[in-house]
Amino acid sequence: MQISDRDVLLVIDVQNDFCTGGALAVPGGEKVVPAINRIAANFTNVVLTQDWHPGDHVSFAPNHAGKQPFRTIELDYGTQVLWPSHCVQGTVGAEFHGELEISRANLVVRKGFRRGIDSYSALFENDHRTPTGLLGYLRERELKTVFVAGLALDFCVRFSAEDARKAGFEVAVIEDACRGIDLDGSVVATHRSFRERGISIVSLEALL
Ligand code: VGL
Ligand code: ZN
Repeated sequence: MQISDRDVLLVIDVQNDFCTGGALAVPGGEKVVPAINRIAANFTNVVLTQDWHPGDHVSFAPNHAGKQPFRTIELDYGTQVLWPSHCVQGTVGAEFHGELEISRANLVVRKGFRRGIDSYSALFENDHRTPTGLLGYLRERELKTVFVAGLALDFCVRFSAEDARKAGFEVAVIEDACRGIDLDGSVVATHRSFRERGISIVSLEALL
């Protein structure tokens, strides 16, 4: 597959807290790093996202008395999973994985920095209304196809891919450059959603 200057590689949340030993470790999370470094070398346009929460963030279970991680609560924008505290602004856990070649990036988008609202998607926060600014960037740069890789397949990768597709971009998720959390069937639901929305799944091999 030929990669063009109208394509962008969107690398989601490859941060220490989502890798082995991190506060919200995704199984095998760090395995995406060599894969992403290899494909990123072929792209002119590379955008990274960084989950970037204040310590008192609404998505953190310890901020809700008596609530356990991985349970849900209802907020005014809908159902919110409560996570262990993770990717706190300025901490080592919030830093990109040490072997990720971040110098390839043209743009780093931070998300989830508002105390009262989580942001899985790189384009819109979890109220599906508050923009991160990335959509404006993609449009102004006249990018057409968004290739998505990173963590976690069934949360931030999924929501980013869906929002990019809804906004009219061609979207391809690079499956072997992603890893999932898999909470209550969320990986199966992600694959179903990608099929229904016309989001393609491609292999790393196809992009090398
Ligand atoms: C993520 C849960 C909470 C992700 C971020 O990057 O998929 N998941 N914050
Ligand atoms: Zn988060």
